[in-house]
Amino acid sequence: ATSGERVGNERSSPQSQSASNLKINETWMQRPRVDAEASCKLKAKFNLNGYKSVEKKTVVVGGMFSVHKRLASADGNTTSEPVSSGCEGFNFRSFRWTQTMLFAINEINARTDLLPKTDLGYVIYDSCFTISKAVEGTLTYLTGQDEAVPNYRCGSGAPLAALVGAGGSDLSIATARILGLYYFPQVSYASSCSVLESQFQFPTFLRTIPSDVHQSTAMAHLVLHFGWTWVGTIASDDDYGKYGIKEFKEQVEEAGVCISFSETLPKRGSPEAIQRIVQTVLESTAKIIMVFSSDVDLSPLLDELLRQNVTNRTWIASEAWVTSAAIARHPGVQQVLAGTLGFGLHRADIPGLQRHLLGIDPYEHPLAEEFWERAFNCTLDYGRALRNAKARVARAAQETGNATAGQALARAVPEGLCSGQESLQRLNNTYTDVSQLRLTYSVYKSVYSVAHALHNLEDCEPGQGPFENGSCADISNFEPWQLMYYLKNVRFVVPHTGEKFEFKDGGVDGLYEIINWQINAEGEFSYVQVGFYNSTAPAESKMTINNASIIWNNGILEVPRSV
Ligand code: TCR
Repeated sequence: ATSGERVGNERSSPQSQSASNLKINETWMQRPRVDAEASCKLKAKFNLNGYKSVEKKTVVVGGMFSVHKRLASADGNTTSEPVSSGCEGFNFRSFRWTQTMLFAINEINARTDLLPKTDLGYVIYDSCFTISKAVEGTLTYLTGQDEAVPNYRCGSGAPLAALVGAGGSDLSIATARILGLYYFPQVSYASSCSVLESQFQFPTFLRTIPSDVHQSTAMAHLVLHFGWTWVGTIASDDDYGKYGIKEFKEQVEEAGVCISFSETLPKRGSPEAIQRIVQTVLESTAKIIMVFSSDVDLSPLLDELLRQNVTNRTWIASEAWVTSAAIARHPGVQQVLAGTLGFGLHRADIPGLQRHLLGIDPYEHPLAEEFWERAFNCTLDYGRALRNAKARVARAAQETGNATAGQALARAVPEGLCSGQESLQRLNNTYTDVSQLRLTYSVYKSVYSVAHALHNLEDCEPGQGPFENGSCADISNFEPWQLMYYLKNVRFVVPHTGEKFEFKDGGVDGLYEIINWQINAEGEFSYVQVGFYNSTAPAESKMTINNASIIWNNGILEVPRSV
C-alpha cells in the first residue's frame, strides 16, 4: 500500500458515526499500529512509470539508541508469565540521533557513486538506556525473530551488515560480547569507555568516538594547568563514569593532587542518595568538581543542587553533558553552573539534516508517533481522544440529566487531539536543534563507515580479493568477518565536512574542544570554545587553552582556587 492509502483508511471521518454503533466503530477507528514494513522508504523507489527500476539488492544495517530513558517498572510478580517490559521517559536528543541514522541512509541510497548496486535497509532498536533491553535487541537482531516490540525495520530477509550502537558503554559492552561471538561488526557512536579498547575481549567493536583514556588525561591536564590541588569527583554508576574517573584519579594523584570526595550517582531515582551527595558537596572545601556522567543520570543531582542553591563551585563536565540541553537549558541553572568547563567533540554542520528532522512523518512508525505526542503534548490516536471526550460528555450528561447526550457526543471534539500537521519548526525542541552536532556527527560517520565498507566489499575484483586465493565476498551472502575486514580498513572522506576518516585500532584520535559555559545577553548559556586538546600532539602541546577567554562562576575572570 502507498502511504497515502494507509493514512486515508485510518483517518476516515469518525464524526459521522452515531452514538449507538460507536462501540464497534471505536475499535475500527483506532488507528492500527503502523506496520513499519508498509511505510518502508525503500519500497518507494519506483521509476517514473511506476515500475521498480533496477532490482537492487538490500543489506540491513542495525541501529541501537536509547530513545527512552528507563524501563517502566516491572511489578516483580511471578504468578503470571513475565513479559518484556515497556519503556518510559522519551529522550528527544537520542531520537535526533535515530533520525540522523535514517538521514544518512537516505543520503547514501540516493547516491550513485556509493553502493550503486545496493540499497541500505535498516532496523532500529530502542535500548531504553538499559542493558537488558540492549541484549534483547541484539538477540532479536541476530536471530531475525519477530519481536513483540515493534522496531523500525526496512528490508526484511536481507543480509545483516553491522550494528550501529549501542549508546552507553555499559550497553555496548554487553552487546559487543554477544556480537563478538559471531564475529559480527559493531560500530559505536557514543561508547567511549576505555575497556572497549581491548581487541581481545571485543574483537568486532569499532567506534567513531574517542576512548575516554584521552578525556581523563585531558581532565588531568586541565587540573594541573590551573594549579588545582584539591578536587571532588562525581561519577555515574556505570562503566563510563567509573572508568572515566578512575583514570583521571590515577593521573592526578601521581602528580600530587588530592581527591576530596568521590561520589557515585545512583541509576534509579533515590532521593536520599542524591541528598547525601549534595551534603558532601556542601561540606567539602573543594571548589572544583569533576563530573563524569551522562546528562540523564546527572539530572536528578542538578535538581537537588538547584533546590539547595549550591553556588560558588566550578564544575568540570565530561563530554556526555557538556552541551546537553537537558542540563544547560534547565530553568534556573545559571547561578549553579555558570563557568562550567568541559570537553566536547568537534562540532559539525550537516546541511539537509534539519530539513529531514522537520520532515518527520508522525505516522511512519510508533516511535515517531510517540515523539510527536510528547513534543506537542497531545494524542494522535482518534480512538483514545474520543474515549476521553465520551467520558467528558457522559459526566456532563449525568450532571445535567440531559437525554441528548448521544447527540452531544457525536459533536464532541476529542480532547488533546493533534492532527499530525502541527509545526515542528515553531517548537523549541532539542530534537530540531542542529546547533550542536557533535555526537550526532559521530552517528553520521558510523553509518558512512558501514556504507563504505559494504561498497568496498561489493567492489571487489575476483582474483584480487583479500580472502583466500584472492577471493571476494558476495554482497548478497557474505560472512560477518568478511565485512569486518573491510570495516577495519575503511578510509573515506566524510560528506559536508571533508574530514578524512579511518579507524585506528578500532577507534579515533582524542580530539576535544574545551568549552566554557558563559551567560549571554538572553540570560542563557552559550558554549564558548576556549581551547582544545589533541591526544596525538607531543606532551607539552596536547592542550591549548586561552585563560583570558574563560569566564568563571560568578562572572569572575580570575582562575578559582581549589580550596
Ligand atoms: N560516552 C558515554 C555515553 C555518552 C553519551 C554522550 C550519552 C557519551 N556522550 C552524549 C548521551 C549524550 C560518551 C558512554 O557511556 O560511553
